[in-house]
Amino acid sequence: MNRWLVFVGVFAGLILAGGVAAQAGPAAKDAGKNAPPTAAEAQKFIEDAEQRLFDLGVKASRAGWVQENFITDDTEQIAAEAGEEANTAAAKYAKEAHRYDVVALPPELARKRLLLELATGFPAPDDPKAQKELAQVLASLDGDYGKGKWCPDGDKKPCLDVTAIEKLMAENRNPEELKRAWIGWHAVGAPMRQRYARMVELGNQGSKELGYADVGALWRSNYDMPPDAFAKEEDRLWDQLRPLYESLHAYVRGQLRKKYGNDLVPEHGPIPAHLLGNIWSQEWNNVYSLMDSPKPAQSYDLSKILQDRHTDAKGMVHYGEAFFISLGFAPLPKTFWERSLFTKPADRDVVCHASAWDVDLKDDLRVKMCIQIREEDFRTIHHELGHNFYQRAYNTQPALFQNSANDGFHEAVGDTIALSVTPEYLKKIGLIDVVHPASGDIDYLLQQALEKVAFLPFGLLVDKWRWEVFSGQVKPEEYNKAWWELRRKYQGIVPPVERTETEFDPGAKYHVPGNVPYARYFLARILQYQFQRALCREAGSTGPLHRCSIYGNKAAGEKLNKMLSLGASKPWPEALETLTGEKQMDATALADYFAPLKTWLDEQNKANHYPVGW
Ligand code: X8Z
Ligand code: ZN
Repeated sequence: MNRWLVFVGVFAGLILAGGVAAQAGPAAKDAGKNAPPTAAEAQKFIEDAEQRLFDLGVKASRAGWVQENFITDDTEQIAAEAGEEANTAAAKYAKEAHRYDVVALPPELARKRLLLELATGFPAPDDPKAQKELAQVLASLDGDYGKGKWCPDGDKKPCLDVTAIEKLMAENRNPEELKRAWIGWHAVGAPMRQRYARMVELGNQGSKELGYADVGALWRSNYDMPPDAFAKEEDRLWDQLRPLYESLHAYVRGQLRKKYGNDLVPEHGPIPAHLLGNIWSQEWNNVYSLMDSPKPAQSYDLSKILQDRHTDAKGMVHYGEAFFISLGFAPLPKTFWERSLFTKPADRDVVCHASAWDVDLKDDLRVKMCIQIREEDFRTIHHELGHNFYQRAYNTQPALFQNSANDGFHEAVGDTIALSVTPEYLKKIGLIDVVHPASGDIDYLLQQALEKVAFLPFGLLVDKWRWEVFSGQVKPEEYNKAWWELRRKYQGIVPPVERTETEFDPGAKYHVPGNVPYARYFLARILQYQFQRALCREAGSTGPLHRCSIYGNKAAGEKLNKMLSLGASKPWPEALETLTGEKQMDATALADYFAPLKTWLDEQNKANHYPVGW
């Protein structure tokens, strides 16, 4: 997450890129009461708003940085106040901007007007008491997640924070211990339930005042198309990929059944959530070692290699930075190394969920991450640096354009680079000695799929749940029921024990209390393969996509930078076209990348009589 993510709840001024077409934008109440304004008035209004939101955004960003790095009652209060000021201003400008909808403006100003109308991710109602209350709720939910711990022996120490629990879920194979840890961490959500429901009420009220049906409609309006079209677009992309997911699910279920037996893992039904190596069952790479796919002799364990070489947290970040430099990007500023947080402090609570920031919207780039020396974090640091290099690439744009083309683009950049962390690349930088032959590709693709393909339905359903909650289709007394229905429907998983409405399981996933929209990650999974396909073409790669690394290729770097530096100044299809020549999000790049694996999975499922579906 980063500045624009942190403040999606409190200041989304420069955060949520994209925008609906003018005619699709709702008319806010009170808009256009007076005589039609002139173009000059519109320009002045937009420029004043832009400057004010920029100033308030930087202030809120600093407060947010301190709060997430030193969680105390006081920092929470300071962040809430700064957030309230920024969020209230953003909602006010968003509403006022509609007064200028009737004015014909040059394209750049018209785009700014659209972005201004969307410049609030979670608008407070027009009432100071409600504004204060919302800001407090938002900051306290974020803080609660950061402070969250599971104490296996009740009040007795040691207690485990989310980083320790993630490690346990990744490494432990004892189903009873996994179940305990799963239940233990999920208890973090229960105390949030009431505040979450209140937050929804306040945000919906604020959204209605801006002319949106609810917060979900506002969030879905950020993709240069009407909100309903965006929901359909996501379903279209998911339909392209569902058969691949179902094959993977069938194979993994079969393999887990072999390990854990029929009592724990059903032949036909959903997979219990605690057995997939991840506290949210969102990525399954940690159960790779349980899969009996043929492992080539040259296979390697990057976590072990990094640990054996005594790579430290900073060293991990340097690997990521070096990749970007090899593409022609300038090194990170000195302040990045001075101000970032790379390891979990022993003496205080911090929000460990990885995030990337540009605090002053110039070059005060930072990451905040509790880095562990393992492959997963090696990838995540590339992800975070993708945010930082994007932020820097658009930092000469006017403030309202200092954002990604749409939020999926922001999430996809670092992941695209991580796709180039191939065995060939690792050999080139001296981390491994030999690269597996083509016969080992299935194993490589399986490892990739356990991370990338397994994630897709989770990436989709988190916001499906929130959209249902925001629209009122799901009431507070059905929060958990609806959550688990979606988990079952899309992911084919079930909780390890029965859940009730005294729990609040969505609260155990950072982005829900952190109020960060999640559709972006679903889009990013798809976009990153599209970006990679285009970059590899640019780099002259002719082999299979999974073998391509753009490391050191300046032409590819230049092409990437061209898109990044546009920021949000153009609708996302134009930005996409700059890099790929395509104007649509397209899941075929991902499907083609994994096509050989899909064939292999289908064969395995058939040969082992693993049923598909749940
Ligand atoms: O939250 C993140 C990043 C920060 S923007 C670490 N991700 C999602 C998650 O952890 O749930 C990256 C993948 C999905
Ligand atoms: Zn991210």
